[in-house]
Amino acid sequence: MSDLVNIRHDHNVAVITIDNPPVNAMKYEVRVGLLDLVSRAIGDAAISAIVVACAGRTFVAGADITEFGKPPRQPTGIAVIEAMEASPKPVIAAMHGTPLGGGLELALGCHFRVAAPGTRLGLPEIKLGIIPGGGGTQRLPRLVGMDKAMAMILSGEPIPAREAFDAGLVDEIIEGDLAAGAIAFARRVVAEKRPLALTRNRDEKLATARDLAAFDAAAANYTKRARGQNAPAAAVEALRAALSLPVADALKRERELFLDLVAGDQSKAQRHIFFAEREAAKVPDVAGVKALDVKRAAVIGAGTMGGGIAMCFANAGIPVTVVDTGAEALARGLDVVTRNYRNTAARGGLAADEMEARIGRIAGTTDLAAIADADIVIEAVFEDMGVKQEVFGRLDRIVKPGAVIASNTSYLDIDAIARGTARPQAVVGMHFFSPANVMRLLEVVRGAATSPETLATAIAVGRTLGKVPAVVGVSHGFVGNRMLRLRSVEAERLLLEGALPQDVDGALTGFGFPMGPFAMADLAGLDVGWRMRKAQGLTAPIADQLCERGRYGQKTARGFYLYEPGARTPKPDPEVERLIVDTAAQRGIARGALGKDEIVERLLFPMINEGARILREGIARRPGDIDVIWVYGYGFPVHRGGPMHYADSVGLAYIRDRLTAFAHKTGDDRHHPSPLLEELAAAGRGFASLGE
Ligand code: T1G
Repeated sequence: MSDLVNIRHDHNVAVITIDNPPVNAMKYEVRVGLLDLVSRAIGDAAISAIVVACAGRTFVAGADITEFGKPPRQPTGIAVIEAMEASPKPVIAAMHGTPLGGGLELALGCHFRVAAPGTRLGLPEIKLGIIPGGGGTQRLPRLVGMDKAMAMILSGEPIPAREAFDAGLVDEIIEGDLAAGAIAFARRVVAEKRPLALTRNRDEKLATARDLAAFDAAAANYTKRARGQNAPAAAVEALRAALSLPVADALKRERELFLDLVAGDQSKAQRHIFFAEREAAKVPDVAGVKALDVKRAAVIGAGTMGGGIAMCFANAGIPVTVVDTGAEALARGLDVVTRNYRNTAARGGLAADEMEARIGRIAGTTDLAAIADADIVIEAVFEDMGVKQEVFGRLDRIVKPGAVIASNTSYLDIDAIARGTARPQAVVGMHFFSPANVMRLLEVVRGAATSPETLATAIAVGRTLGKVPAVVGVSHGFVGNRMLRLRSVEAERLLLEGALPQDVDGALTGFGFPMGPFAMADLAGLDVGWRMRKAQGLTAPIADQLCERGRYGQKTARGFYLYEPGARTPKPDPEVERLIVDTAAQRGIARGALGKDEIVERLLFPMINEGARILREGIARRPGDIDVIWVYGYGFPVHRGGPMHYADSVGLAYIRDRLTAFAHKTGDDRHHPSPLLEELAAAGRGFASLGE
């Protein structure tokens, strides 16, 4: 018996309720309790039907991820699901919140499924580097058809209740009291003697999908974007088995694929990111501190970042005012925002009424006084300290007391910016990533004077905007850009030593990044980096020369690569190769062959070393914070778990020795193994051991 599952009788209906906060994960004790009470209800003559429901904020949100990698304990989730499916009495799942993974699979094992209107149903296992392992790849397509099942399982994205109802996944949407509605539904099933169709035996939706060539073509659209992840191909194989094997064999194949993936490094890495993402916003002295209730927002600067940040607030339902000094710049900025929304709607990504509502939440003004009543103000003006301090000084005089004043600077000193005000405790860094309405990461920069309330508010706002907040300290470039700087320097160095842009980019995309440093620089605009380097007295041998020649990347159709007019596909340019060869010769650098692995090590190990310095300085609290920043802000492949997790998988002693060799080769002090890396390597420990 388990106290995480209870049962009550409503006349001839047994209501079994799981109560395992916060998300009713299907841990061992829940499985024991569930199997016990279902068996009892089946054996109870007074009972004609069984309703399975959950207390708290959600129906079962999956298997308990913390149990992965530990010895399996019986009963398994499959045993519980099969017991329900085999019940001679109707079993109805009453769902609310987010029935996900093993939770939805539990419901798929029931004979009927009802849901509250706001329910979001999905099989997100692929985001953990696994596939559904409780029959989801076999039962879901039998209910919703192969196309929808493939989309749900390969994307891992949930669908809303209405869509689930239309697809046949949910039998009824219950307005009002879910339990009462589910019991009434159960009674109707009994009264109407409705046949108990076992989902696993339903074939009507698969009969029309047995064209394996068409299946393979559709599946290829998903697997071609896998970038080295194993789970997508495994999911496709399991789904294909639903079309080609008897269900019992297909279920067996699904389980084999699942067990193989869950024991693999990729899933370990993705589970690390799952929990690190939830840890990254946790700051001991902010726990329990009440965040400000943000009803109105303002953004200073109508440029690319300002417009994207304003969209985040509008998307989250918060009215926002964009301020720009020039009416023309303001109009241009708001026009870009409107066009973005119209394009999304035109692609079917947004309903027309919701589009209008979001556009309607964004106002513009050239009068700073107009935002005096904002609860939070985010400054996104030109990256110049003088300009920032001037703006913060004016905001300090205008904005109401108690409001949060944040800077979107991507590297400047938040403490210096705060000194431009009389309320440094209300100042915080909120570093969005471009495009701000798309990128999920938010680096929340805690200044020396930032109050716990201000920090709690910045974190809460980040979550409300659908971002992954990661709290960091003040340092030049904070965490992400500070580490990126080392990778950029190394990328240029590799060009002089023998690589070409396509070699360096190819090595990193082969590693799993969506894009390499040079294609990324061309996309962002080489002039942006050039201006920043000049402002900081830094150089980049090749990029500087390209900029001097007016080659700013995609926007000029020439950068490190050539681009056909209007196209984004980078093409190698012999002129760039000549420039690299000549520059190396002028600097007396002998160029030679560089292998993919060496290129990857040269790009990643110095930034990992910098990550160790950042940890030692306390600019990042946990190695997992750095991993979350790189996965959500810089495209580090999630199935490698971020730079610090990856470093542990390679071994710190090996990285120390390679860095020592790099330092010898390049003479670059930053290559010398940092003290923390040295200590951990010498002790045979990894970064993960720091939390222990
Ligand atoms: N197992 C263990 N802990 C979990 C958990 C889970 N499945 N889901 C959430 N938590 C913890 C989380 O770490 C956090 O802890 C707290 O609950 C609140 O979560 C066989 C094998 C449900 C949408 O992938 O997507 O089933 O930080 O902060 O923002 O095929 O949690 O408070 O200590 O995220 O409201 C499939 C994972 C598993 C869903 C709620 N299921 N969870 O979001 O809260 S694999 C998933 C989520 C599987 C089967 C396979 C979200 C949520 P702490 P939170 P939230």
